[in-house]
Amino acid sequence: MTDQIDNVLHETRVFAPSAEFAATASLTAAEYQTRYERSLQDPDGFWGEVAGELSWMKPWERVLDWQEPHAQWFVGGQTNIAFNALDRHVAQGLGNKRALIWEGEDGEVRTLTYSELLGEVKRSANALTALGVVAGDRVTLYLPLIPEAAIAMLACARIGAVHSVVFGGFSVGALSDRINDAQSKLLITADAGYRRGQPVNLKANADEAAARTPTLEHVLVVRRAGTPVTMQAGRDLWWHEALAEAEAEHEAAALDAEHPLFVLYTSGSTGKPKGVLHTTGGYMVGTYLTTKTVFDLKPDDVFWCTADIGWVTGHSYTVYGPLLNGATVLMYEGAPNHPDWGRFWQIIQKHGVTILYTAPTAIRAFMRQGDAIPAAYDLSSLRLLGSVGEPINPEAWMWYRRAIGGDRCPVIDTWWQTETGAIMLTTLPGAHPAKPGTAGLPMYGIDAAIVNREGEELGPDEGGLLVIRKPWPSMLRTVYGDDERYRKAYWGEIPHVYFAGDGARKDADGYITVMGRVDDVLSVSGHRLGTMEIESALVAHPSVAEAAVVGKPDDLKGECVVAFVLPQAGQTVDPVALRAYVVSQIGALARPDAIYIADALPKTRSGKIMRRFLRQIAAGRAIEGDTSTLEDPGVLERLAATAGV
Ligand code: 6R9
Repeated sequence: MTDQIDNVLHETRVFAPSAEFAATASLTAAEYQTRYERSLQDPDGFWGEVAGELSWMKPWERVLDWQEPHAQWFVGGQTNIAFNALDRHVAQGLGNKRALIWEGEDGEVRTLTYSELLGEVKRSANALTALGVVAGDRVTLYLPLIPEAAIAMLACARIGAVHSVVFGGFSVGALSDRINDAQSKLLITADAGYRRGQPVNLKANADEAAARTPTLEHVLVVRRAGTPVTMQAGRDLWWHEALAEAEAEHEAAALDAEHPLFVLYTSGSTGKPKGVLHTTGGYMVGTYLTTKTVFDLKPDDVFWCTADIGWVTGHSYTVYGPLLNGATVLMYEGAPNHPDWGRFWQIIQKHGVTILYTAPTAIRAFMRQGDAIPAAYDLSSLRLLGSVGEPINPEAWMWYRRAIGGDRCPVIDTWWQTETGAIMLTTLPGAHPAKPGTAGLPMYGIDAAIVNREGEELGPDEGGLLVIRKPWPSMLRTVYGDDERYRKAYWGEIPHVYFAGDGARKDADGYITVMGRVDDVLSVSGHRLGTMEIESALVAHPSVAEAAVVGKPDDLKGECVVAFVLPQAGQTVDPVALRAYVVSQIGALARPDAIYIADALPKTRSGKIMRRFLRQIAAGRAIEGDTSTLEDPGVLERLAATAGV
């Protein structure tokens, strides 16, 4: 068997930046090219200059120390990411600028200026210190998407405590596993958070988890919902009381560039979650530079990344990246369909959001509800749209551009991972033409290539494995407590390169299209097919809102294609017509042998389709593996019933 993945989807639409956008853009394509080449040829010079735009308490001695697979960046330097995100701007006169606009699910709005946010972070840092938290200690956060989530992250960073954010929707088991793996001393939670109008009792979960996590000494509780909670004397404290007692002044700790900043758990496809470890200096430089460059940030932007802080996207582009750039961040606590599917558009209209950064899963869900909903709102403040988290199907891309962006806003498709810390592949909105479904070009310093298992580079349009051949500042440093796993999973698969686990191809313009996880590739009659292309062909049919395809063992073909499809609202799917349509779009090879109509797909809480469960259902097997990160575990039973298992 070869490692190559067949390229079956032929998408030819290209969208150049509008003259209007390009006129104010900070870079041209030629300037990008010059900078990109320099970043690879002279990484020390390049990254030294970028890092020099930020404040350091002690300058670094060496930009990079690379002992494969371990990198140290800005060696010998000392800095503080919270200082750079807050104090630096206040010192430069931005104290009265809005740092955070928060909207609760119930419509409550809170605004914090840079001075106010800094004040909160300083008090919180003192409160953590008073609880005995010192640099290097781990602190787990289990919070709704409220300002205190960002405040707590920044307070940890300010004193050098390592935060581990666990998504507020995770179960007791997922929470206690992560606390135990990180050996956290402190848990910060809330009484409850809101989801579709209902309070979700986080403190009750925290109590159960605390009973199983011997390293926890204290639980700090933010009052969000006012719901009744049981406070255990000696262990539990109210956040507002701890802050009220804390000193207002605090000096940010000078931390080594390689001081650990956070651990964030990603669900490996099997086995226990991996604690991805990021450190201070490199992550700071990477998120700072990518936010500024990729979003072509302007001083008046209102930047809305819709990701929860439980995901890396929330870490890098709700909290650190925008704040490092002195931007105004919008944060929304609740569900996109509460009270109805117009909520996002209402928020954009109300707060004058200029940049929207969201996920294909959300875009497809909005698309399913039809154009009339966004059309009822004034979205003219928007100037740029971003996508992240999964390959975006060309039809969803087109819809995003038209129905949300008014055919005016560029759309960028940014590929990156928890492990990469910051955006790796994208087009620059004012400089590069965009191609629907294709992420685009490498960011500065990113030496991306498409190779086979032996590490040999493939030619244009040949599908293979996406790898990064050089270290970059915001890369993960290790898997927390399991360096062997780090070596094996990322640097041990293909010799001397970082393997991302994704399949991709590069076109003659150097644009990279991500074709899906390599673990999900189908092998049909000797051809390897990525999931993205078949799914995109299905979604291009007017009756289909969403689709997931998997392989099912087949005596003749090795594997055959099984598709699970979600109908567009108010439409019915005709499997015969749909099958013919896929064949007409991408060829007989990709013809689905079975099409199951579904009411939902199994997804992680961050919206990624978990195809391994669909493979089990398609093969008629019992569900195996960790289902704790599924958004709605009930969906598996319903799908199994549909598929006649
Ligand atoms: C940031 C984030 C990483 C995986 C990644 C890939 C998929 C993310 C993508 C994309 C195609 C994009 N992915 N962005 N695939 N195009 N623009 O999502 O991190 O949760 O760690 O997931 O998500 O498969 O390997 P994370």
